[in-house]
Amino acid sequence: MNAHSEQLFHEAVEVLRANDLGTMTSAAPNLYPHMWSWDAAFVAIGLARVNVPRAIQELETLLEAQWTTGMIPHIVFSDNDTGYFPGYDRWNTSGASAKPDRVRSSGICQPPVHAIALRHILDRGRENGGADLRAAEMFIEQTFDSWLAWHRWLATVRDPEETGLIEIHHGWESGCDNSPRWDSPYNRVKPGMVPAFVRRDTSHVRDTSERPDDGEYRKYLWLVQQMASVGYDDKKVMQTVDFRVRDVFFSAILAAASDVLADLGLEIGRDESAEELRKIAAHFRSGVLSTIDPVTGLARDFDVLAEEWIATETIAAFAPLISGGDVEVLNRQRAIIQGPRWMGHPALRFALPPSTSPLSPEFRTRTYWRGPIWPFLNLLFGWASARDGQQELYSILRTLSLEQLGDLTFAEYYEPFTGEPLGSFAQAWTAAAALEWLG
Ligand code: 9YW
Repeated sequence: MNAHSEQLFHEAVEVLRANDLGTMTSAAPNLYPHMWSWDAAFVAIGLARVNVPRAIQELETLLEAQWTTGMIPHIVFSDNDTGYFPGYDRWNTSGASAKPDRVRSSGICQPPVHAIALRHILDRGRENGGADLRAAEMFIEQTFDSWLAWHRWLATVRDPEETGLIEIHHGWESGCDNSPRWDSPYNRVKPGMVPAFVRRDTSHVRDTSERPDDGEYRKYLWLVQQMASVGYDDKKVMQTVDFRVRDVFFSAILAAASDVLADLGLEIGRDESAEELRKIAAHFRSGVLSTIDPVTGLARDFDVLAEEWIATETIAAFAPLISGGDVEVLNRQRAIIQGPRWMGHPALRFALPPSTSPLSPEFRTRTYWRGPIWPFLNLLFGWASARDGQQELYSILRTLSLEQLGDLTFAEYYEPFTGEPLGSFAQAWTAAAALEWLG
């Protein structure tokens, strides 16, 4: 490691240490003082580079919050109730029969990247040997059924018509909150009475236009209220909620992670479950491919209530690169993502994929999921590239990510043209991405 890399390594470790609340890592020190589900998986990947038992603990904490249905909730609340809105109380999950009593969580989920983190933990355990290896193996054996239940719940409850696509009920479930992907479904949400609220996120960023506006937040809260009104019962939520969308990127992650979990299952002698997971992977992989617009080559989401495709030029359009499969489709997608509408756009400070194409009319340079570059996503695309033997794309993503992260702010997202760090600094999954890229 050269001096720059060493400094990046030490500062990234320090960010994770400073965000460590004991048995969970806060997603960010001020803006997000709780545990987020998919953040926790990336954090575990980073932690596994420096402390395998602590990485295991992160996922253990998340699993303790798993609902009896199998759902893993998107936020596990720490004791710091004042730091974030909407806090635990606003979710009203205490009446949800599937939520274990002692758990303080939200009532929705996020993309299932966790099995990928498990794989990393086992690989690091194998590299280190000794106690780390034993702990990693034991953890996988002890928790395999819980992860399986999570994948099963998604594959069945969230895809009742067996489309090979996962239905989400809130933009927050996608993890890409205000992405242009959700503009048309949100346009049709007409919020009823929503009790007054005071947001916290806007006081943690320098420029409030980077964040969703209050009108958007009213809709976000309305959907939460709708789900709470039926006690977060899976069937009733589907009949009640005003936002029902098949999320192609979420589905791609389920496909990829199910293959990884199947591999882990085989390694611990769970052949039957592995076969079940392979089927889930194959089903959702073909679901993702079925969304591709033949003209643009981009994957699309589907609005269930409006019965229409949602075609936007966002990073989710490259879902097939995550789920893998069809060589021709993937080659075309790789050409597009490296072309002038994406990584090849001449004005980019770092030639990394922005969350929305700079040439899309919806593109905003500084606004959250509408343009900025999110470092954890580049790690996910890098992982998928390595899996598919795409060393060149992997190296490009790694080299440029390390350059971007060399500013040592560990920002939540970056302005694509200037490289300015935006959102929260010292964001846990950004630090974790740095550690994993460093290797
Ligand atoms: C919010 C924690 C979370 C991520 C999401 C991201 C943002 C939280 O932060 O959502 O309050 O809007 O969109 O993907 O998990 O980092």
